[in-house]
Amino acid sequence: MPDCIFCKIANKEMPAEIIFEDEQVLVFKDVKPVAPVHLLLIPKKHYTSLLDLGEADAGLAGSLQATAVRIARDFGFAEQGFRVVCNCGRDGGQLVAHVHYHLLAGRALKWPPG
Ligand code: DGP
Repeated sequence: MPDCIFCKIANKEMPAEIIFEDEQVLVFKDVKPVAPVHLLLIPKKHYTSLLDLGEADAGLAGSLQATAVRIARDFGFAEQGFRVVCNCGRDGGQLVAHVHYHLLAGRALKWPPG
């Protein structure tokens, strides 16, 4: 999508601190971190929100989740715990219209969210 900032990051047209990438998935640091570790996991292909990830995309959704777990292990915070969040739509607090998972760690996270 031409005006999508996460597509631009995925296409390397905009800078980001990239942590990991494979054919389908890109992981980079959130520009406004709310925890000591705050990463964003995105599919390189544009999907506006979680509503657009259907049955046919189950493999991609699984890859995103498996990538979060792999990074938690590789970065050494798997045992202390972490949170994976996908904000969807207005009430979900989604600001960027390219589906993304927040991976948060490094402090005790509160529940419920605000
Ligand atoms: P959400 O509210 O779930 O749509 O979160 C969007 C997140 O994206 C927010 O935590 C800030 C982050 N973000 C927005 N623009 C950029 C950017 O240009 N670069 C990076 N690295 N992160 C961004």
